[in-house]
Amino acid sequence: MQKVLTAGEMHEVDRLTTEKYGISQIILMENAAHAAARVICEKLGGSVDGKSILVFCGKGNNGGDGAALARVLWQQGADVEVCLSSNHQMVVQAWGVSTDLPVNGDYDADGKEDIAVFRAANGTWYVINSGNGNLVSNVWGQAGDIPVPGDYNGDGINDRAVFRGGTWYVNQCIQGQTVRQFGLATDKAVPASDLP
Ligand SMILES: [Ca+2]
Ligand SMILES: [Ca+2]
Repeated sequence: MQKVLTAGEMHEVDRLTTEKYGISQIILMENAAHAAARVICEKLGGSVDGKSILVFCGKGNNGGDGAALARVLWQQGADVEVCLSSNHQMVVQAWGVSTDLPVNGDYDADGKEDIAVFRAANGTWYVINSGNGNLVSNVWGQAGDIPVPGDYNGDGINDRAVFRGGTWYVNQCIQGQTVRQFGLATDKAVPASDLP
């Protein structure tokens, strides 16, 4: 592999892009993820649908790039597994079955991503809380729903939410449940985190 920039030079480029041009780190990550996904699609014949892809994520913003890339590839139909590492040690966690959908997010508000899956067959969310390692399961949704988790009320806690034929059903942890019609039955749900 040929290095174009050193790690220090790359860090400086990121810093200048944010400070001088006002492009946030999260947008940089999203742009990097979508650009990498386009290249991967091209390399795999134009589509990742049905392909098995393993993403290794290190620490820092590069790890964030990898996590965002995994989400983009999954939304394009790939069967994605993610290995996380913060100290150059690979972490592999088995959680869920092959038909589950990954719905990772921070469900216990400790600032760390939690491993989580949504099982459409029984409408259940299975989460490993990163704070205490507890395994939590909640029923929210039903077969055929599309999981669209995110922090809809800005309290720092990822909310369990599903999109069902033009209606969003959001379980906002503390403030209760919100049901809002938005879109048509034929629309595809896209959480805010996926918008450029
Ligand atoms: Ca967490
Ligand atoms: Ca929330």
